[in-house]
Amino acid sequence: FAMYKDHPEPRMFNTPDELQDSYDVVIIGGGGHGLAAAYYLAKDHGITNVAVLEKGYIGGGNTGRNTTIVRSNYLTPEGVQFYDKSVRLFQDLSQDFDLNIFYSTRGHYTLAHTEGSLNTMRWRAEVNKHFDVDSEVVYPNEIRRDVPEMNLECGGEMPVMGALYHAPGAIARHDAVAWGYGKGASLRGAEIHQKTEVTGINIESGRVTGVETNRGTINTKKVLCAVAGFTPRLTEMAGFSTPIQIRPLQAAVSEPHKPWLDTIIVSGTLHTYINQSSRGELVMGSSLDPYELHSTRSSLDFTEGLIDNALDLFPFTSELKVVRQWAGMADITPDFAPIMGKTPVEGFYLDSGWGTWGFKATPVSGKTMSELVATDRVPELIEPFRLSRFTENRLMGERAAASVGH
Ligand code: FAD
Ligand code: PYC
Repeated sequence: FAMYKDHPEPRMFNTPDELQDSYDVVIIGGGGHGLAAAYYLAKDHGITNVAVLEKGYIGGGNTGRNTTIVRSNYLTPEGVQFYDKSVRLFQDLSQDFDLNIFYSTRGHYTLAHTEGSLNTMRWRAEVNKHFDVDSEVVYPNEIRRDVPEMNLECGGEMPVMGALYHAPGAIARHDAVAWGYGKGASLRGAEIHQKTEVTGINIESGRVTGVETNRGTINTKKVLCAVAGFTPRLTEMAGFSTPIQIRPLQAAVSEPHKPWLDTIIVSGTLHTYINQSSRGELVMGSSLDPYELHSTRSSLDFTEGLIDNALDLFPFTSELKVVRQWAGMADITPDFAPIMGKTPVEGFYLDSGWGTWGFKATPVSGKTMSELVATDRVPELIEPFRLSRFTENRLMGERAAASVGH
């Protein structure tokens, strides 16, 4: 890091006061994905004349609002291979960043309460094993042994019949992931500009030439758009559309409790999932709100429904208080898989469609999108996630592995 030779290393990252007139690459969105792309552009491809433009503060979007579950127990071969690569990258991140992201491998249970969902778990287990991903179907005796605190009768109405157990399932500190990528990108020369909103995309003869911001015009031939719940606004500025719908996804945490829940528990049927953070809070979520809404408001209705179902699984937590709840704007695709790659505008690359599942993809998205931006060639791993799949009738069909109910 020669540029810092004569300066003390910044605690996290430096931001120059002024924007330059032009950059080799402009990244819109300072969430995990945008920052990871900036990091790997510098680290893997030596491209450092890069500006990350973030309208709020880094990690303040869905990256800082998610429930931090990392796993690769997907349903499609393309999904399994893609997320498996991300899990492997996650495992080395603390060392890469020299910053503890509190990556904690916990084991992940997706509960089945019906014969139908048990069949889907069997299917997922077989696809996973084919790609050397550690997943297996387990039955109530094994679950009881591993998670004795859980009431498998679930209040009597929907008893647990089995589960997909995925040993590598993990959690991590989401803000540390954003800050680690930001710090690493900045140390290598990328600029991170917060409170800098992109308000227009400049295009000439079908090619991107720059962006308009609340701080003036920036010229560039390459733009990476990584704005999750704001994708429709940006694609409208660029003059094309995607089938993405924005739906709120809410979550909540309890007051801290002594450590008792080692594993991650997900029940699509009960619209509930729970893990215990390194701080002892129960981190809990539910299914998507059932309507399109571009807002991060959270509702009492959500907390009531969530806690009602969570208590079916863990009745002894009834005295625990919920201390915070919030929502993120999830960018949902029709097939519950991301949209990554080139767009109808030359030089304008899209990283989106991360819905309720994109935190775990942060490292692999950064790796592959930075390769695309640097070389203009689509890496094989993300080719199936191209935008044009929706007009080619090549949908991915990842809904059954999307974890939360939809
Ligand atoms: P974001 O973090 O949203 O970053 C996009 C950024 O773009 C924002 O900071 C925004 O301010 C900025 N921006 C927008 N418009 C502009 C503009 N015009 N100019 C400049 N900047 C702009 N995924 C999992 O894998 N596991 C989970 O357990 C999980 N749980 C979730 C729970 C909840 C409640 C939610 C809401 C999501 C969850 N997700 C989960 C999904 C995951 O959070 C997201 O898919 C992921 O964080 C997306 O990251 P990102 O960097 O693409 O987007
Ligand atoms: O993708 O594993 C996931 C997840 C869990 C809760 C929200 N998303």
